[in-house]
Amino acid sequence: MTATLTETECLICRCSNPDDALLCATCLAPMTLTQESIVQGREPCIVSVIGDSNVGKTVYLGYLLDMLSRRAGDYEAVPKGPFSINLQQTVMSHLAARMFPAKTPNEVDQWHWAYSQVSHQRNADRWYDLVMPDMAGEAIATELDVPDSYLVIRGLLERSAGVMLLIDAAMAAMGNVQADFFAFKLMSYIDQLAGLRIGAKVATPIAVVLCKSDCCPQAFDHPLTFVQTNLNRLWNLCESRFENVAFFSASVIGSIAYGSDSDDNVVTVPLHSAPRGILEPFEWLLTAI
Ligand SMILES: Nc1nc2c(ncn2[C@@H]2O[C@H](COP(=O)(O)OP(=O)(O)O)[C@@H](O)[C@H]2O)c(=O)[nH]1
Ligand SMILES: [Mg+2]
Ligand SMILES: [Zn+2]
Repeated sequence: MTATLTETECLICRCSNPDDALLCATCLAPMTLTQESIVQGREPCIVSVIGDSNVGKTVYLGYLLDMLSRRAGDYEAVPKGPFSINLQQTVMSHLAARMFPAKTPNEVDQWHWAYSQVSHQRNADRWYDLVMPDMAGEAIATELDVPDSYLVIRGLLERSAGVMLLIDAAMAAMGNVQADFFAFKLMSYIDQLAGLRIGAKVATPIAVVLCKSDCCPQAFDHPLTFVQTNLNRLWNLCESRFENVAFFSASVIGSIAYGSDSDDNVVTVPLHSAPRGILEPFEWLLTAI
């Protein structure tokens, strides 16, 4: 428990706020984080989900939260506040209607902060406090290019006990270098935040999740080989600067069709959901933290 944290101090950026504030005035993180931390008497165990725009963060996160709240893998999840349920509800109701949810807005105050306390049957007394803001990829990209444009991202990564880095495997498999460069930049940002001397490696566990792996079976078969081949810059940085990185493949969708909307734009239609590899990165992070 952080000795100095008071009820009006934001857990993410440590700025002071009025007594009745719901969101931090500086970084817009929910003040429930602070209140819960004080009530539970311990530092929350923050897991953040980051990745470029359109890699599948919202869909993955919504599905993971839903699985946890249905006690998949013998986990128990207690959502903190209705906002934590909104994200999972949006994703599940869209997929049931064969649609993908709309894009996450760039404005920080419109992000869904999912906050659940999770424990496992094996050790029912140990609770993990999982804080997962569903960030817009553009905001992360802006912060990487111009540090401190989004204070909340820096604060969050500094306080994260574990990080899930989501990558669009379908894009990487097609030889698009954007996927590799974004992940490369992000890992280098995390490395810089850690501020370690050369030779020391970053200890924070990082689960690299290859999303949309339904589009490229080779990612499912050998995630590590896939990363070494298609995301080579990322792989080299992980090897030289990070102590604790693991690679996973995930997919939410069984099969996809293409249709058009009323304006004749092509839209992807998720025909049915067939989750694969959703829980595994999360389970690994909890054991690695
Ligand atoms: N094939 C496939 N496409 C997906 C999957 N998850 C998401 N997508 C596609 O990726 C798009 C962006 O997903 P979203 O979760 O909104 O990405 P975000 O911007 O990172 O939050 C969706 O509109 C889908 O077209 C998946 O598991 N498989
Ligand atoms: Mg999103
Ligand atoms: Zn704040």
